[in-house]
Amino acid sequence: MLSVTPEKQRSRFPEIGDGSGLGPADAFYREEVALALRNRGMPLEGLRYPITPTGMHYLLVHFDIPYVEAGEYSLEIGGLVERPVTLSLEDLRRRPAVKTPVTMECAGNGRALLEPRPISQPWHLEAVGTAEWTGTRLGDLLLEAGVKDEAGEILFTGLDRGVQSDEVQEYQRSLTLAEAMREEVLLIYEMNGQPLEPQHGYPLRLVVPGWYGMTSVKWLARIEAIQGPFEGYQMMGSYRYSNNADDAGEPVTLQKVRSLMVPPGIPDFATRVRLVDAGEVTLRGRAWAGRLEVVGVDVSTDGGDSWSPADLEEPVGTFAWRGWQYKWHARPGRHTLCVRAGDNEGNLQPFEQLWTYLGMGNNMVQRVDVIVE
Ligand SMILES: Nc1nc2c(c(=O)[nH]1)N[C@H]1C(S)=C(S)[C@@H](COP(=O)(O)O)O[C@H]1N2
Ligand SMILES: [Mo]
Repeated sequence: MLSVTPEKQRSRFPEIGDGSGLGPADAFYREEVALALRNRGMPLEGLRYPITPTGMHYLLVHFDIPYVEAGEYSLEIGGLVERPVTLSLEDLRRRPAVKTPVTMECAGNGRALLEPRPISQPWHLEAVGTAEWTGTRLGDLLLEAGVKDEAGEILFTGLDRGVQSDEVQEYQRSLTLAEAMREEVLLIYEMNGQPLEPQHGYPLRLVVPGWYGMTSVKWLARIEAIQGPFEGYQMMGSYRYSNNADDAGEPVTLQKVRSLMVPPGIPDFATRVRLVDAGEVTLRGRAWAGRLEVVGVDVSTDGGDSWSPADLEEPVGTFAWRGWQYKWHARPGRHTLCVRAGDNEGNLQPFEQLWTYLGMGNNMVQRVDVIVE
């Protein structure tokens, strides 16, 4: 049963706008701008790098970035386990290490393009990045701790606390035991070969490849085996595909297929409309599908009326994006460029927006307006 009542869901951002949770199409509230200033996106020209430089990787922090003194950190693994354990960062670093590239994306990516617009972190399309993460397998630690038969879930708690929907909370998310045991699920202490930066979860975070970013809990304080299902705010009150304030909806889980392009040419400072030289232009970008595979990328140079296949590069990793390119003969005039990807289960990015009340998983095709001269 829901532990977050519809009442609480309704008042998600009662203090912003008219209280409906929705904002006007072309104006953003001051609070949303403040969120956007704290939570940067990856500039789309960053799609050129197979591994996103750390300072260009997107960032999302619900509350404050906790301050952790080096040397004073420890991780607790407990709850329904035979052998609870407390581990220092050094203990974790001494364990077998795995280094792997993972494309992480916020479930709210594409939210600010929706009409009507859900009020929250106002992502356009830049809430994505691919880092090389180094850490150790969670599953092995859980095996050593001996998860008891009655445990159905693993609960992850961050060091950060705050208020959301009138509820004082720690940032907490759970995974089913089966998901937590998957071999790609890692406890991470390095990003791109360096200790995690404070904003990305120093000293230790979870990374769950294939899932939207909210699952990859940062600043891990403790990991507990619980009976479950865990019904905290970040599971029941947010990260739901709901149709309105009273609809609990389905949980947001795995990443959906998406492709993006590096906007070609040069931008207009204010509008970001692109100016492109006439002639042959190579359009480039990257596409990903979480746990699935990208099997095709199509480009349209006429606003989605007609589509042609792009050339694909090898994926950067099993859970990381793959590059694509497409040669376009650009003729003078105004054009709308679009890109869409499809995965190996037959899912194709929709041309129309995927509207949900919290603006989750809107993987509609990107549109880039260009003027060719
Ligand atoms: N403890 C904690 N973990 C968290 C968050 C948070 O606010 N607190 N934000 C989540 C969300 S919504 C996303 S999209 C990713 C973003 O990870 P990044 O900032 O390293 O890109 O972290 C997730 N882990
Ligand atoms: Mo997110």
